[in-house]
Amino acid sequence: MAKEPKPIEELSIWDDAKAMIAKARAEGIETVHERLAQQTPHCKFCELGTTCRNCTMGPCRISAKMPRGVCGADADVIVARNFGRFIAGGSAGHSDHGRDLIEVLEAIIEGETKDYKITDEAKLKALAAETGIEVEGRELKDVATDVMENFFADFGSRKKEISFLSRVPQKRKDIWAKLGMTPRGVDREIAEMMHRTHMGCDNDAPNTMIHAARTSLSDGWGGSMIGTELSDVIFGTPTPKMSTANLGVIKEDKVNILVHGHNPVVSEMILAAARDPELVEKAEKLGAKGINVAGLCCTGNELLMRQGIPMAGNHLMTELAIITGAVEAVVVDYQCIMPSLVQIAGCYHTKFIDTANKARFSGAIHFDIEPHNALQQAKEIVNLAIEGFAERDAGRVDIPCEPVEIMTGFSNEAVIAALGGSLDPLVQAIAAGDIRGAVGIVGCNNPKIKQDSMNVELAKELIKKDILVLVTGCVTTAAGKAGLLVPDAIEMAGPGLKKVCGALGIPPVLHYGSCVDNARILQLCAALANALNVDISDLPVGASSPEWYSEKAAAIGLYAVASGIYTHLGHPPNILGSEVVTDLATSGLEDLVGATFFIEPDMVKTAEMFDERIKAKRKGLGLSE
Ligand code: SF4
Ligand code: MSK
Repeated sequence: MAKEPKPIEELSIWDDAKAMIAKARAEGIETVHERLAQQTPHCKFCELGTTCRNCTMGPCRISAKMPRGVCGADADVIVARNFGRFIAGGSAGHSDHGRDLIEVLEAIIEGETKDYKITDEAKLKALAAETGIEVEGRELKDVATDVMENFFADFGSRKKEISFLSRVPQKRKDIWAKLGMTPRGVDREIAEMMHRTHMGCDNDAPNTMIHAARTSLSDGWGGSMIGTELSDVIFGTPTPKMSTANLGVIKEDKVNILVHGHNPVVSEMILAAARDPELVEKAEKLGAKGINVAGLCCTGNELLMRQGIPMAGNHLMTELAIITGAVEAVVVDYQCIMPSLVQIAGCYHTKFIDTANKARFSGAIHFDIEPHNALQQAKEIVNLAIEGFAERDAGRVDIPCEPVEIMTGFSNEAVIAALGGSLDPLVQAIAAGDIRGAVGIVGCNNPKIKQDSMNVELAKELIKKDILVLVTGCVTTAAGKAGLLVPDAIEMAGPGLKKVCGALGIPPVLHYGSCVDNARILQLCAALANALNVDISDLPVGASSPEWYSEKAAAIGLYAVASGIYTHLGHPPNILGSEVVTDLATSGLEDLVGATFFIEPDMVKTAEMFDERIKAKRKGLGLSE
């Protein structure tokens, strides 16, 4: 018998979500919540991380009665290997995204595309100078070519360290060198992780964990950072601007196109096509009041940061957005796109369109978007959406709320500009105790957790304590819907944060971008540490992913810890089957890298733990608590 999903009230804190879950149930449409109920209880071995499928002598499961797999691997080895591969998966996702941006830069340089261009020349030159490339007196194309070659080389095996280690404080680099944790090449660390976890290789759990950390660092300071920086070069570096969020951004009288996934390479082209006057005219002729592009998940964050395009929702809103019945097309690139969207789109007139050969969905309409054909393909997609408008069943349309305002666009460049050209005012505000510290709240939704309950509560608890919050990924929409991403949110903050943010006219919770943009937070931490001549682990900062679900979020958490940032997770990864691995993650890493994970489902307690940590770090820097 099918298991009952939880009552709607327990699934989300948002009215728009609850209304759409109710609509789905009334219309007999299955969502993630029904499927979670079907899958519960989950396999205990898998939850503990003590199952191994790495060879056909197995699969093996470890318990007190069966302490070793067929090959002799124990729980510690198996848990570490599984966690290492989990991290490799996440690092590969972010980094392959970064590589795609290098390939677009290459197409621009080679003249293979007119659809993309170098938008922020100053940033390209700054990146070149930072990574040791001569800029003075050279043609932009030559500089761009060297930047491209250098970043491609960051994926390979020929370097001793990746380029952006130029940003890392020396003390941190010394720690990595001593531990054998210095990231050399992105693909190299990922491939080595797969090699080490083959049967009969790295059978020492702590050693495997060190390499997992190295792999994640190649993501944070490599693939992700390249992805962020080249996105800024190609599409422009974000600046503060206002926009809106929640399902109310979907418009009843317009052709609605939702972009979903991660890479702005596709979504920027869809937006450009949707602004094409001929296509707008065609939409109007068919009775629409225009074409409305809105975002989901991280490609939504990319468009929001640079173009102010509204955000329809985060991870658990992706199915529900289609259930409004008012979406003509969902256009996806890759990552975090539930395959169920194809079936849900099929329950409406919605066209589900995939655009990347590496992320095809059975039942989708496929367009191969490449640099040379991007705009033309995007126009065809937008045209399909326009033609779908006539197929919409007005009787099934329900857009459940009005949008809320949000402020976005906080790149490091924008923050420095707002501070008058340097980080000094921020350093002074930290020294004075007006801003006692900063925590990045990042990551996802997970249907095991009431949607956004933890993401929002933690942000509110932290700002009360004068701790500045930076949000990325799916936490952005949560913070926005809770009214935390507008300057008026200073009313919810402590007195110091209220004073500083009030003077600058910014919210106490800053939107810092998409998942790859956590690299911006790493860069900010490194810049602050360098300004104070300390290590990142000496700073009063932290990171949290309360409702995480993905391999990528785990990689982000691990590169934060390995970079010296105390990091909270709302629930543990599947490592509890090994005391060695669990102890290392939650305490042992402190001695090695100066930071650990902590797992805590209660957000009031979590905020208190960050508060204690920040007090200790402030004391260490000779500052008042
Ligand atoms: Fe079992 Fe060892 Fe093979 Fe894993 S590698 S499936 S533990 S025999
Ligand atoms: S999209 S990784 S659900 S944040 Fe980046 Fe959101 Fe998490 Fe995907």
